[in-house]
Formats: sequence, structure tokens, C-alpha cells
Amino acid sequence: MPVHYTLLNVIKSTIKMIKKFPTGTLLTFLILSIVFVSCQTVKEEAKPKRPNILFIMSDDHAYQAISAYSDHLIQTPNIDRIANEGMLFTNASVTNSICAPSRATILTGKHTHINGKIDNIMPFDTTQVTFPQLFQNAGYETAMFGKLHFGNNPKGVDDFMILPGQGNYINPKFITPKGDTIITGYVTDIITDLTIDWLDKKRNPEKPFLMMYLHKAPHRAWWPSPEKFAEFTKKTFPEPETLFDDYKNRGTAAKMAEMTIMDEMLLSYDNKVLPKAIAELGISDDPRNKRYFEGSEYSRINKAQMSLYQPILDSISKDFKARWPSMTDQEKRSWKYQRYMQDYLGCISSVDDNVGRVLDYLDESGLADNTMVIYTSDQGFYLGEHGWFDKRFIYDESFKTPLLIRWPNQITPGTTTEEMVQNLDFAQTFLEAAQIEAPGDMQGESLMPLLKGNTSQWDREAVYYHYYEYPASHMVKRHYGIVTKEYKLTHFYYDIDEWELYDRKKDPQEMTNVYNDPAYASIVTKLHKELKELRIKYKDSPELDKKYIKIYESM
Ligand code: SGN
Ligand code: CA
Repeated sequence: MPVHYTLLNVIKSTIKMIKKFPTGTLLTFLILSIVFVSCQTVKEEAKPKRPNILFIMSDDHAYQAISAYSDHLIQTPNIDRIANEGMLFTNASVTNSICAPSRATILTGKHTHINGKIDNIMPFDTTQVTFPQLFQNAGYETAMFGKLHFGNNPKGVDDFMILPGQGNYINPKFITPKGDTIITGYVTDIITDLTIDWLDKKRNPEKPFLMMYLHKAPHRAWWPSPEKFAEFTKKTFPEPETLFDDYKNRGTAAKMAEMTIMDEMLLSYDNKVLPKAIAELGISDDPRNKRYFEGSEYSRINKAQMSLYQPILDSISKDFKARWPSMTDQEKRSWKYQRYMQDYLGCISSVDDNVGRVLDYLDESGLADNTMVIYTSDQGFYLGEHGWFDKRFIYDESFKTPLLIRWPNQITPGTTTEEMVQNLDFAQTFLEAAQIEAPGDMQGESLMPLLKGNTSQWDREAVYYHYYEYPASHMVKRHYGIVTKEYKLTHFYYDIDEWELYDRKKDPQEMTNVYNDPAYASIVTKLHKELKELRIKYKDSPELDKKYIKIYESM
């Protein structure tokens, strides 16, 4: 039976055959059996082959450090390939800009206040349905390698090797189904080796796969590989326009946050100045700095590795000792910014090289054509904008996250969308791609219309955001808000009660809070109403705000 046989053709030829042999019962039975088998073939043919899903996520990778978005800091040719051969999302955001909550939202397809993982501290309720479990139940083979950041026993994966908690860059420990193991080397290379090895040798080639390939890099404290450390300490990077932000015309929350390059970035732990160099200069230093540095990746470096790291560490300290004492405060901030960027971007460069290795493997193995590849981060990050590092705020650099998707024969190569999508939408998108029904209580929307270029079927005009982890590291106050393409309205609450409004078109760097500007009065009223409606739509409420404060305070 030719494979292109349509159902109609099968029925027509059957009737003809039965008319020719009206009395032969056995023959009729035989013919009917053939019809049944043919119909099955037709049914199978109508259903396209289920794609493999390769979900690549880094930790704290700012979109400003991907050349598909902007190449002022670094070239990332391999990550860019995903957009060049697929789609670039310029308005992708998270619902809560911090690690474990973002991951919980991705896995459950639900907002933080529904899945309960409001911050990095609160435990995750593992009885909840996560999308890898649905893939596994639907016959996919599933695996996870790298940083998960909650729980030590990921659900719904047939195989895994995950880092405990934040994990380490150098000679990292992994949790595996068979127990813990330490692997010598650099974490980004190792996670990639594990991923390629599973794809190549361990998976069942008869089944489609879901691979969660999750980098630790470029999370603080930024330790590049020795090769990238040598390469990137020779580079100088342009400063962001807002590096010297004084937070004038802004709210209390921005002024009170503890994440400035100048004051909170630590000289040894973050900037790799050896504690003895600081002591020799006799300058006052944060008491945590030396202790943190000595307990950091620095203590994990073996002898052979140290022979590569030490000369570079020495040259940083030498430069510091020669220049720091005579620097102005402004020059000090610039010096720390350069050190920060050299290490952060050195980490990114390894991620890019390794993404290239995996994309090459997909090509060489013939898997590329039927594999949807996603590149994203658990949130954005400040690369000196507003004088900051870290994330958490609803302001653009941490609210937005990179998102690039390649899916051959489905997405037109080299396309860009400005639609407002969120990490909340990932689960439903992957499930639809794999032809698996999504549970009705997931709160996102499948991105399929955008991927297929049917923009008219996408009508979202606003997204909802809610951050909780306060008081805590970096002291970013609790806040929730609504973001449209034009405006951002936010309520900071708990120990303050302040509203902020930013005009995203006129003031893309979010330097002026126009909430009390009479020119925006009608917009404020409109957005208040829409925010209220969004909170109802997503089932968030003042009662839940209070509930989560109470739990947090009791912990
Ligand atoms: C650590 C970092 C913080 C960072 C949090 C959360 N400090 O605590 O700077 O904000 O992780 O990051 S460090 O001294 O341990 O480096 S998250 O990505 O896991 O949410
Ligand atoms: Ca993170």
C-alpha cells in the first residue's frame, strides 16, 4: 500500500473490490482487514513526527551579553545561530526574577503565588505536576544535566546529573541516580560532555527525547575557565550609560537595594584581588570578603589548574596595588566594572563555545531537523546598568530574559518577534509541540502561533510580575506590577507603600518615575484597573501577599 494513500482512496478501492467478489465471505474479511490496516497507516501519516526538545538554560545570562541582541560586549556566534536559523524574542520576560522561582514557573507553567516557590528559600512542593513528567508519561525519553537549584531528585527524568544547590565552577560535584560524584574540570565543559554523551550513547533512539541542558554559568561568583580568564583579562569593555546612576527621580526601593558594583561587589570574592594585596595596602575592606574568597572556587582549584590561574590572579593584584590608592571613586567603580565584565563575559564565552558543540552534534548526528532548540536564562541580569549587578527588580535588565528558538521547517529562519512572552509560557509551548495535552490549570499560553508566524492569533497586551524575597540578600523590596509594551506600573510593598510608573517608549532606561506626573494621570488610572484585573485573572490577591509574608517571617 503506497504511503500517500488517502483515506478516501482506500475506501473507494475497497468498495470496488467487494463489488467484484460479492459472495466470497473469507475474501471480504480479508479485504476489510487490509482496509483497517490502511486506515491505521493513514492515521499515523496524518500525525507529524513528534519533535525532540533541547531546552538550554543558563543561570543569570543577561540578554545584553548575547550578540543576537547587541554585540557591544561580546560575540556569541553559536547562541546567535539559534536565532539566525529560528526566532529571536526581544520582549521575553520572567514572572519573578530569581533563580529557583523562575525554574518552578518553567516546570509547572504556573505563577509563583500558585506553585508556592516564591523565593530561593521556600521549599518546592514536589507533588505538583511538572512538564517533564508529562513528556515521560507520553513516551518521551527525558534527561536533565546541570543546575536545577531545588530538590535533589528531579521528577519526570529518566536520567540526570545535577549540581547540588548553586553548584561549583571548578571540579564540581554532581548528584546522580547512583549517588554523588566529583568530576575534575570546568563546569560548563563538563555539563556539555554529559549532555552530548547521553544524546550519543545513552538515550533510546527509538523514542523522541526531552533534554534539559542547564548551565551554572554565568552565576556569581564568576570564575571563567583558565583559558578564558587569560583571554578576557586582556579586554576592555564599554561602560553602560547608567553606570553612575544616582537614583534621583526614582523610588526608595532602587535607593535601598544592596547590589551596587561600588559598595556591594566584593574586591576578592567577586573581583579576584588576592586578600593579601588588600591587606598590604592597609585599606578597609568588607569583613566577609576574605572569608568568602577563601571558601570559594579558589579553594577547589587543584595544583595543575592553579599553575594556570595563579599568574593571572597575581597580575590582577599587581594592577590593583599599583592603581587603586590614587584612584577617584569614579575610577574605582570603572575598575571594578571592568574586572566584573572580564570574568562574567569569560564565563559566557565558554557557554557559547559549548552551545556550539551541542549544535554541531545535532547536525552531525542528523538530529537537528527534528529538534526544537530553545536558549534562555532563568532571568536577566544587570551588567553595570544603574550601577548594579544581580537581578530581582521588575526593571528591564532583570525582568527581561533572553529567548531564542530554532525549529527547522516550523519557524522561518531569521525571524524576530516583539510580542510579550514569559517563562510562564514555556511548558504549554513544549507540550503543544510534542502533541501532549497541557493540564487546564497551567497559566501560560503556547507560543505556537508566534513560532508559526500567526501573530494575529496572539492577543496578549500585558504581563504580570511579582517578586517576594525580602528582607534578604541584596535587599530588593517586595513588589508586583503590570508591564505593557508602553508602560510599567509597579507597587513596592511590605515595609513601604510606593508606586512607580515608567514610560517604556520615552524612557527605556527607566530613569524617571512618572507616577505622580499629572500628564500621566489617566494612564495611571487605566493601568491600576488593568493590574487589578490581571491579579484576578492569575488568582493573585492581597490575602496571598499577606500569607506569603507570614510564612516568610515564620521561617
Ligand atoms: C547567591 C549570590 C547572590 C544571588 C543569589 C541568588 N551570592 O546568594 O548574589 O543573588 O545567590 O541567585 S553569593 O555570595 O553566594 O554569590 S540565584 O540566581 O540563585 O537566584
Ligand atoms: Ca539565576
